Amino acid sequence: MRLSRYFLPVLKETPAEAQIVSHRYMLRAGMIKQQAAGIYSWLPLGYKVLRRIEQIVHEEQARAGHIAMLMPTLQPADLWRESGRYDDYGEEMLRITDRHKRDMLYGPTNEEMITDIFRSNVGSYKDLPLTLYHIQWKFRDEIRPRFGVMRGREFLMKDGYNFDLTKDDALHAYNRHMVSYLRTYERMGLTAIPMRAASGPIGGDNTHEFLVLASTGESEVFYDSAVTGLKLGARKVDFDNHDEVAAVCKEFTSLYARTDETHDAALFEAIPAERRQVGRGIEVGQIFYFGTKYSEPMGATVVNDKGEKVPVHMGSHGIGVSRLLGAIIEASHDDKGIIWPEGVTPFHCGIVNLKQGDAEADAACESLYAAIGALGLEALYDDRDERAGGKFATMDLIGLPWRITVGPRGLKNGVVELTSRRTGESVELPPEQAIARIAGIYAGH
Ligand code: P5A
Repeated sequence: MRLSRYFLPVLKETPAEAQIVSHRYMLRAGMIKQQAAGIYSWLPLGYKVLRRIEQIVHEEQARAGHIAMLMPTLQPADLWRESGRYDDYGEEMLRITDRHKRDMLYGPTNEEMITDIFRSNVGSYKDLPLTLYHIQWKFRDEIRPRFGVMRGREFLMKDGYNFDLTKDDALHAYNRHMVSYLRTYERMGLTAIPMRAASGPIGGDNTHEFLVLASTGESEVFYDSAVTGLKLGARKVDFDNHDEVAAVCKEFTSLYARTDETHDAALFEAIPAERRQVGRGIEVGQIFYFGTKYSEPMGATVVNDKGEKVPVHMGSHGIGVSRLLGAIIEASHDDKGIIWPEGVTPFHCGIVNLKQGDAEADAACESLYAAIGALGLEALYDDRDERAGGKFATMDLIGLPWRITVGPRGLKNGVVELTSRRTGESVELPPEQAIARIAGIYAGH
């Protein structure tokens, strides 16, 4: 993309309404625009990151054997009357009446709808296990929408639902989600710690939240500092192997890590004092096992191998896709702007032409731009007729992890400059070598 033809409405001033750094940078970098409290338009740069996050989620769901689909945002109230949640959900639910005076709602979650789909189409234990998921906009009429996309009213969620014959199988589905989520967050450059939590309106006793540590997080968390060093890394996990998946979950949940809702002071005190940590975290996902809470009242049953009709065991599993943008920025920025991890960056590399209009510099930039495209990567080429300082400030603000700077002086010596946004380190290289470096960096992503 050439910056002269892109839509990147960067703001010079720091918006007064933004209280935390991720919200400030998302507004300043022209990623989002607020349309009403907690409701945002996703401008091209923000939309690109949102799509990259979705893509990682899809890839990791596929790896775990989960099946993508799409349910609507609007739902009939009658489904929620069946589960009893229409009245329970309270004021967070946006209720709508259509022209025929039918009660509708903008879905805050989809347990009822997916249970309806299941009961209409599945009848035998032979069709289990089954996990379906979608990535769809949700609406929760939060009392205090704030911090930009962190606590929105309309927000994008990945929500998945498992259907299993037995509690054991459903707990395997729970574990499978935990492991696949760990990899999902790591690919986004995040450390998200599974913490025992409370289940709230979704229900059930087994639930973990995934928290990214950040001083601006809304949740108070208590943990053993050793938990922050755990990494799933590139290890291969057989998602069909119950014991193998359970062993990974054990590794990640044995050390103390809880939110304030489930905090146990006595257990916490038992941790060696130097490892006891109290902090704040951003909840970027939550998984639940709730057994037959929805399948029983809604009649989602299968016939088992003895010919008996039994309600299926279920759980649901959510990732805050739009919230993740805020969480990643909270975890990765400096005083000049965002620093995108390679896994989610909107463009893989920036190209800054220090002397637009200089025939040699223009030609070198064009050929770098084409070479990056030929690698299947995307460059953002700042081809505007602007001062170098302004171009650097924009690149630093929008946070592309790598920048190639091209100027007549370097070209005389046959080199361009490759700069890491994270470390600020620059190296001078012939253009082909700079391209080879970029190719190598992204080979693993
Ligand atoms: C699990 C999937 C559920 O709704 N039902 C379907 C279950 N869980 S949850 O914890 O309530 O939400 C899942 C994740 O969505 C994000 N989230 C939000 N993001 C932005 N703004 C909000 N107002 C908001 N509310 C929830 C969180 O990341 C949460 O973990």
